[in-house]
Amino acid sequence: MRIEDRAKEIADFIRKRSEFLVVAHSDADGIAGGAIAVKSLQHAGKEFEIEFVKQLDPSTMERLLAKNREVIWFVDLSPDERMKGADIVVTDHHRSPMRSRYTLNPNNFGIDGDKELSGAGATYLVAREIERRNVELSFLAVIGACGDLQDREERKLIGVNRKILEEAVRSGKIKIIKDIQYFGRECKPIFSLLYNADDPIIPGVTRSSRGVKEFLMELGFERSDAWKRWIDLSKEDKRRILSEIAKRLLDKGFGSRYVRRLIGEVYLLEQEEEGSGLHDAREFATLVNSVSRCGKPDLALMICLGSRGRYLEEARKYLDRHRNNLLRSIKLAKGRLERRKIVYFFHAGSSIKDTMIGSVTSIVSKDLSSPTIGFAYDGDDRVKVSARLRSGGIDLSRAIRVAASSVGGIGGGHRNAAGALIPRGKEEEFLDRFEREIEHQSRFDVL
Ligand SMILES: [Mn+2]
Repeated sequence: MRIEDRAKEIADFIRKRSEFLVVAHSDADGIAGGAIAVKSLQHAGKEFEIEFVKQLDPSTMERLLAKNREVIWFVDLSPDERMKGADIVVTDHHRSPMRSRYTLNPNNFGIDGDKELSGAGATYLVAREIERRNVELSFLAVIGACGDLQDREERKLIGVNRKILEEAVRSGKIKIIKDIQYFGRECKPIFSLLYNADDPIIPGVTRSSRGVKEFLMELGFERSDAWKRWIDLSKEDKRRILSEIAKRLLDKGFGSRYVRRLIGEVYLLEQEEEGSGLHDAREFATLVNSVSRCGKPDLALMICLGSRGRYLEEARKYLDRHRNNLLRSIKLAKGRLERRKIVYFFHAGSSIKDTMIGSVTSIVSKDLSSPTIGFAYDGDDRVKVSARLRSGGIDLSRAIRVAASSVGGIGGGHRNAAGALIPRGKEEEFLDRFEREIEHQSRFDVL
C-alpha cells in the first residue's frame, strides 16, 4: 500500500465520525500538525477538542481515554500497541512499532521519517484527502518540518516534505528563496547572526565579540552596521560578507562541501510581514516552539491558526524568555557533563525544565562525537531523558526504547534524537543498559 492510499483510508474514516480528541506533541512540529488537524476538522464540521502533551506515558493515556471521545487523533506522537483495538488515528513520523489500520507513519512506507516527512506533514497528507481546500494548510506542514530541523542537513526540504512545499508554493502561501542559512536573517542584528554562526562556523568570528567587530571593520562596515539586520543590507554588502566567510573557511582548510552549507533555501510566508518573526518559516517555527516550551502550547496553536495582535505580542515575550532559559541551561549542562565508557551525560535535576532538556542536550551534543544523554526531573516522580547524537550509524530510538523499558520507563524517537521517561533513581541502571545496547548495535554493524 502507498502512503497516499493510507491517507485516503484515514480521511474516509474521519469523514464518517463526528467527535474527536486531537492529542498533539507540544513542540513546533506537533503544534503545526495540531493546527492542521483542528482546521481540517473544523472545515468538515466535526466536533473536536485539542490537547498538547509532552509524551504519552501510561497515566497521560489513561486520562485521555477517560475523556471518552469517539476518536482520538494522535499528531506527531504514537500510543503504544495496546491501543490497537480502539478508535484511533495516528499521524506521526517517530519510529514506533504502532501499525494499526489508521496509522500514517512514513517509516512504515519506506519513507525516512527523520528527514523526509514531519508529524505536521503526515497530518497534512490526511487533511488534504479529507477536503481539497485543505491544501491551503500546506504551509503549516512546512513550518512543522522546519521546526523538526528536517531542512538542515541538505539546506532544503527533501522527499515528501518537498512535494508538500511545492503545494504550499502553488497555493500562494510560500515563496522559496536562496539565502544565508544562519538563524535570524529577519529578526537578529548581523552582530548576533555572526556571533552565533555555528553551521558553518566562521573561524575567529564565531563566539567572539572582538572577532565579529574586526570582521565587519575589515570589510569596511561602520560600527552601527552591526545592529542592522541581514535583510536590511544591500545585495553588495551581503555578497561581501558571504565571500569573506567562504574565503576564511577555505583558507582554514575546510572543504567546499562545508562552505556550501552557508547558502541554502529559505521559506518565506507570503502573507506575513517581513521582520515580524513569522515571515521566515524557520523563525515562525522558533516562535511557536519558544511559546510552547514556556508552557503555553495553546497560545502557540493560536498563532499557527492565524491569531495576531495581542496574541502575537504576548507570544513574542516568550521568545526572549525561552532564549535566556536556554542559555542558562546550556551553561549548567556543560558544567555537569561527565564521560562514561561510551556516552556523555549530565544530570540537571530540577535546574532545567523537562520541556527544555531536549533542546539543551541537542546543543551540548554538537561539540561531542559520542551519544549524549541529558536527565532532568519532571513534575512527578520521574526523570525525562534526552539522547542526541550529532552523526553516526547508531539508532538512538531503538537503544533508548530498550533501555527505558528495562527500568520500567518508556522511550522512542528518531535515530539521532530520542527521548524517554524513567522512574527516579534508575538513571545509572538506564545508562548501563543504554551503553550495552549501543555496543550491541556497533557490533552488529561490523558483522
Ligand atoms: Mn515531529
